[in-house]
Amino acid sequence: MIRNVLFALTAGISMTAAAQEEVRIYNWSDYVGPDTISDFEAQTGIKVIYEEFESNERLDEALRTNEAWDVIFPSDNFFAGQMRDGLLSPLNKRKLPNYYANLDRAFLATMQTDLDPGNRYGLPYMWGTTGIAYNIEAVEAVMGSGFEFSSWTQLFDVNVVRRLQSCGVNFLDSPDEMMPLALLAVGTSPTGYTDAELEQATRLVQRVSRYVTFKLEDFESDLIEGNTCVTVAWNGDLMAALDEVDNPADFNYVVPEEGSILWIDMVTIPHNAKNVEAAHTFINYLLEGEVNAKIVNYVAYPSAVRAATPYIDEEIASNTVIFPSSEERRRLVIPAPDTVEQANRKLAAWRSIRGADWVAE
Ligand code: N2P
Repeated sequence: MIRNVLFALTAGISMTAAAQEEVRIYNWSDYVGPDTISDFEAQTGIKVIYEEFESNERLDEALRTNEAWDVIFPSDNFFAGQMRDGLLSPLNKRKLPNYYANLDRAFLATMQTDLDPGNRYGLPYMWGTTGIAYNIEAVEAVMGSGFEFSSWTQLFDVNVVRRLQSCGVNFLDSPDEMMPLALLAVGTSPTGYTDAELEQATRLVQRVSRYVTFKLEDFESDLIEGNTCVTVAWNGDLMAALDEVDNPADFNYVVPEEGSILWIDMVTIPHNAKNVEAAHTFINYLLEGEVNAKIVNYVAYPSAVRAATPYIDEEIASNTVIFPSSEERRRLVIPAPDTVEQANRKLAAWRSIRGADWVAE
């Protein structure tokens, strides 16, 4: 009898505790493996509330309007602004044993110089590039055989885009994604541009805007399914989608000759996180070699977790779109974070192109 009462009491207590323990994760869409979240829940008993966003602007707005998340994944430049504005919590490294054991020191060193000395506020999650993806045959059918995309200026050329409108051209619907590319097309750098150069870049996007769609979600499936023939793309999302089709060689992904952005998506804890303990447990879990490799193999982006290397599939590890060659790496820049004024100007530029009521996905 006593035993039964005790059992009921303990069961009651642990059930209450289990019901309370949850962690709220806000991540880019399609950015974990199929079992990443369920495996974490099974291992830890922590319930995951998992939601997805499509752009840095959306995540930034969530943070600034005080939505409560425990773990978020801003790109390096937005991360820097959020850190500057006191919107992030410092990491407790004692709760992240895998930080010391499993991360790639060389990768961290690059970031420490530029971004977050000592990785106090965030860790790199995955990194990638932004390029032009297109259906070779569909584009040649319009532009003539032998036509190739090799420059951002082609993608912002009215004469090219107006013609390709017949098979569909898509731009990513985010100033953070598109304005650096337009800055490259006007011959300047996405880092250290002048106001006049930003205006020039804005006019470039403006002129072609009526011939293109602006979508972040499904840009890769739209291309594969033939809804578009050209799209601005992130390398990994495209490669993951091409892995599912019979005809991957029909498509091309280029980092144009002017170069492009190397972005690093960080993992970090917001200042208003409710479950900081579970946030650390989750981040530490992402840094496990095998857990991380399963994500890399599925999302087709490189991470900074060295311990994942032995478990990366050969076809991912040898893919030079996913792991750019050193020649291509030299053409990639990690833009310095915008000042508050620059970020506001970029947003205003985007609203002048997309309409005053534009909202981030
Ligand atoms: C996730 C892609 C995130 C890349 N599917 C943008 N930084």
